[in-house]
Amino acid sequence: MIKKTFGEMLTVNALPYQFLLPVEHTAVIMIDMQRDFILPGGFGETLGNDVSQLTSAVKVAHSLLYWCRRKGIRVIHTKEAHAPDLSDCPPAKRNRGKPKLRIGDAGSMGRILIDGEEGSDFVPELSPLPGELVIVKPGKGAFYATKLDQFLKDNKITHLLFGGVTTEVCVQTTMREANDRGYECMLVEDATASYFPAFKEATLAMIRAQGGIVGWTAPLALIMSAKSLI
Ligand code: C5J
Repeated sequence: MIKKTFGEMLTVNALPYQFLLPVEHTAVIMIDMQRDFILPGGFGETLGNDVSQLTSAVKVAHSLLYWCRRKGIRVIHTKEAHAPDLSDCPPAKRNRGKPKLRIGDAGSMGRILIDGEEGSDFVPELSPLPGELVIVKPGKGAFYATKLDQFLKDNKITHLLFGGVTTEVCVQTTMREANDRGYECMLVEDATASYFPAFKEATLAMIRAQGGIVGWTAPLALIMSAKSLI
């Protein structure tokens, strides 16, 4: 006998139109909420960015994770970090531009963007809880050179919520990778941030243009107040 299980389905008043969120088959992917991007002295600042642009998203991302955990939505964290010997860091990535410090150099929070160093760790407010998956990724996209896709398939995840930094780099890249793999994706607007507010706004517009060519967007308040169909 085939046993059918119907879980809770939420309807979110997202853009460009309503997003149906099957709670049992949804995961939230929190992208790169690391000290190296968010705090002074890390990778983001060495590239010349104003890291204070990212702080408002931390609080909302915390509320998003709290809501997801209470709902039973699986939480996944990613971090952009490299092996200490830099074997997974292409020279093109390390040598690009004229940063004050390059990936692997010693900074005030340890070696820049190296897994296991203080800077590569998550900001304390967004530390993973025991049992939550942490994907360490060498690229901007979380599907590249990781087991993320297999994990999602193994756990019957079809829908993804996204938060994290930075909107137009790792968040957008991962969301596009997910979209190409057939996942239904929604970016939580106020749980993501960019060093360049105009880039964030442009990314939100690109995602939901053309009937949601990459996916949906909605602020956290609309997700938390979503009505249940079942
Ligand atoms: C960047 C990221 N901006 N996590 N990484 O280099 O978006």
